[in-house]
Amino acid sequence: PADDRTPQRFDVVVIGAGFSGMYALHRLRRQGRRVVCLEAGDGVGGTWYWNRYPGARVDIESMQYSYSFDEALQQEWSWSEHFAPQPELEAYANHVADRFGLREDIRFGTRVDELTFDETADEWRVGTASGECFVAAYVIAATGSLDVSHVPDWPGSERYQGETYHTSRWPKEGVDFAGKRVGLIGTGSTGIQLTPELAASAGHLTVFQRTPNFSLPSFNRELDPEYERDWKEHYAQRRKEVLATHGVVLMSNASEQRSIFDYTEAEREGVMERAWNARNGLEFIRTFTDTSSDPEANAILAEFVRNKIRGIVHDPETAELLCPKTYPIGGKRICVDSGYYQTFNRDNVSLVDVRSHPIVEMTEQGLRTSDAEHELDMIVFATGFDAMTGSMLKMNPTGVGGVRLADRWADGPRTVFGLTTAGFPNLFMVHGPGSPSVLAQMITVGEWQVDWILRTIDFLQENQISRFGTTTELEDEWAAEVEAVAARTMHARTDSWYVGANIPGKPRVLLMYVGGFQRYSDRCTRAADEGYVGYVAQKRLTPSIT
Ligand code: NA7
Repeated sequence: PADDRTPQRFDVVVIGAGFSGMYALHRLRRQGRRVVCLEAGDGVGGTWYWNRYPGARVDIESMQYSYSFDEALQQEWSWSEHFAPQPELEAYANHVADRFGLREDIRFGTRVDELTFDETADEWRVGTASGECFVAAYVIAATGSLDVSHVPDWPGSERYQGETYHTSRWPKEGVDFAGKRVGLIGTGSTGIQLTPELAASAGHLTVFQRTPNFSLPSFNRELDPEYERDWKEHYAQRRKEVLATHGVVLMSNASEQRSIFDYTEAEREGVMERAWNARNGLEFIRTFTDTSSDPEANAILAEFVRNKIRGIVHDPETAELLCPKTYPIGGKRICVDSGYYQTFNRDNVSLVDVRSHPIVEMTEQGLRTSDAEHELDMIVFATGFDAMTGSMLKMNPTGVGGVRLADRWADGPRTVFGLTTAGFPNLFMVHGPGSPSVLAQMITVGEWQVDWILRTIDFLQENQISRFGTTTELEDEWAAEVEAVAARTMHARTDSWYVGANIPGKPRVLLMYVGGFQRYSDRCTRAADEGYVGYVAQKRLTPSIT
């Protein structure tokens, strides 16, 4: 247990050296706080450190998907492509770590597996898998929304003789698919990005699909220098404007202006065609005011995309299988791709429907579905994550009264703003469940949440509050708000990781706030402006940090 080790003392422990964790570390260092950042991986970048499978790429344009906190940084960094690929995002994270000297305060290869609140001292004991113990008044868990990978628990996995990989734990040295019979399981954003890359060199690629996804062409391209110049010239102003948008992304066209029924059928086709070519999945889904809320409007947009798929994929049976029909478009995050549907026109690619014939076991040679044997030299799992709650629960947090977070969240996570949870004082989450992060541009939301957290810590210090946290009453209020805004959207009605439906046994709860960033940030700011009314705020005689 952590208690047997000599603790290393800090004011703040930041967990995770992804984009939010690095920003938190940077700001805390600037403030002169004693801070350490614990990172499980051997490098910075978080999501962009782990997900190094071929084709991994951000689906928000890179001029926006980047740090805003430092004008010189955003002026000097140059992206090569409109949507940056993983190696460039990782290089950017490394550049930031070097530029701001962050590495000296990051402990790499350090996985937190114990988080215990010490009620006698109002501080956290943070234990690591490597046997270290850290003590701090505050913990900032910047542990990511999609960190704990999910691999289905099929019988026979130990028998399989071939290679296996999960996309989020991809080997640094890369993987050779050349000439091999490769099986890819999963057709979410990850599987859709990886498919064309695998097909290009595999002997044969078999894609095992349970649920088809809506995907749009990314039209990724080299970054236009003129576009870059224009962004850099207006960065300061645009970074402000973006905070007033729903998803913390500035759109290029005038989306969300009118109902789909305001147009004649012919006009509507034209509008959708232009939106399809708008080079942004987020924009496509916001072309009309009502497709996210009115099922009839949604069906028209969905059929447009299905017809696109039918137009691209030559074999009609494969095309039909690739057409999503069981959920509304936008109910899950829309995918963007570089030639996904076209890949199914290749001779060395086949699609297997594991909805009608599920995978039942792994064998020595490959996989068995309920109707066939599939011999494979390699199986790639693009089977997603125990999203939003997995990374927090994996650290085994124990709060006031010895209550375990796993028990408190047994029926679904409870938070206020996705930033704090009752009974776990002085513990702050970035992109926690109940926040809008995964529906928005996460680097900027991460900066914003870290700013809120550090403002709160300043407040606690000024007021000598040693124990600060939320209450179940505030959680109920936030849960009611999360539910109220969700009722108007398609998300709650669609099976996906948004509602925990991808993990067997996980309670079905909408895990994010869909009311938009502006409404979200207004509420968080008001709570701070009003002095955290309703929060637990207890004073001790000696402040715990100086
Ligand atoms: P996702 O979106 O959760 O996709 C996982 C995929 O794996 C999805 O197609 C699943 O099918 C499939 N899956 C999971 N379990 C099984 C089993 N048991 N059998 C067959 N197929 C299975 O994860 P991604 O990594 O693609 O994307 C995550 C996010 O990263 C994405 O939303 C972006 O925000 C970035 P299902 O749909 O559950 O039928």
